Amino acid sequence: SEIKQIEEYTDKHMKSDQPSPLEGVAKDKNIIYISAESIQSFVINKKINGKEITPFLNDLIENSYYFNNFYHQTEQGKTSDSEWVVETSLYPLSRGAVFFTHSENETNAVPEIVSNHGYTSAVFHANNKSFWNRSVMYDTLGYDEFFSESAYEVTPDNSIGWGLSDKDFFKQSIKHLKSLEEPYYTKFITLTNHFPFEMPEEQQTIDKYDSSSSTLNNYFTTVKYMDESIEQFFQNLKDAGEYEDSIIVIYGDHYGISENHNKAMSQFLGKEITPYEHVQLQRVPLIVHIPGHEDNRTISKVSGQMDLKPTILNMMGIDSEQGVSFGTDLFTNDVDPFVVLRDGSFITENYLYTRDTCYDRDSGEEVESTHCEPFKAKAQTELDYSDSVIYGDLLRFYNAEYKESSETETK
Ligand code: GP9
Ligand code: MN
Repeated sequence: SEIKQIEEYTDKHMKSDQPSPLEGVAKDKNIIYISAESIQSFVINKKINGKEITPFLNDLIENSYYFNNFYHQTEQGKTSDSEWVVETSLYPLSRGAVFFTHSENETNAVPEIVSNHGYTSAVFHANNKSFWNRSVMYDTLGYDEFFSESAYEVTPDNSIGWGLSDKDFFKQSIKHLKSLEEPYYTKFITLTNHFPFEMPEEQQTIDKYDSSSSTLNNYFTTVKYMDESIEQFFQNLKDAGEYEDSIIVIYGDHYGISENHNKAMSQFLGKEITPYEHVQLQRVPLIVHIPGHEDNRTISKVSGQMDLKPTILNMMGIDSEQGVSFGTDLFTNDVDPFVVLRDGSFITENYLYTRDTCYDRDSGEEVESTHCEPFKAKAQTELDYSDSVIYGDLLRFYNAEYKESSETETK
């Protein structure tokens, strides 16, 4: 059947045959994901008028695994696409948001998988529960709890921009977090660093940038605020006794600064934003923080949001082999790095392809298209296979068969 063929393909091309050195490191530990709104990697270790934009994250990176070539893989579904990719290891769609168009699909998502291993799963996000159709989709993905806007006290005083400020959001989340039976698998979705990046002057702790784009100028003030709010959250977790037994994974959901601001971006970065640079700007931070862990480092391999599902499941000591996954465990090295973006651009170890042009990944120089040619078909195959799974709701066959065979096994 088609789903078997797709699974064979992803097993052959994406699945690592090595054990991850971090296999089981998160066994029975709590997992805390922070989906960091609109943060892009270019702000890391950068300054505005001599002041670090992300001082807390810059320090955290030194005590964590940091992936500095990690790409978001979202499309029109923005935050919801990132959630889809991270929880399912499938691509988003090229148009629309899976969260709206396929919310009744059978999935094989992480929340459901970990529930079968004794975990309680929950999402924390202080926005209306129907936004992005989350209340429906979270059931589909197998989440046990969703703490949405109604679980929080939201007032004009504690709101910034889109709603409850991140600092208040994290602070108020702790009591809900403590109410969960351990171990838990959770995701905190921040909101303050959202376009148009409004920050009340009295809460601004870094200068605005000075360029022709007020969007980019403001951006740094809300990124700085998010950095502070994550720092405060770490303290909240420590104070509540929730830190030690948890593994904290922070990732950027998608870009914050669109190509409409290329002129200002080019001023900030001191270089022209070529199509190559545009793709490089789709990198978002990924930080895996394991309290008390020693062997931390920056990992520069090419990676994407798709890789989180197998990575986290292996860390949890849960067999991630069952099912279709377009990602690879980030801590293994036997599969050639290959990240496909939804628009068909792709990044390999040596090359970056976008808009019909092949670039050297290191230098950004244009190279002979023959270098990228072998990967073009592969990228298209992946996108097509993923689309087939979604449009055909193919996991319903897979899951039915899997359930049947695991029932036979237990008999
Ligand atoms: C809304 C938040 C932001 O709940 O997730 O959505 P976005 O516009 O980034 O997709
Ligand atoms: Mn978002």
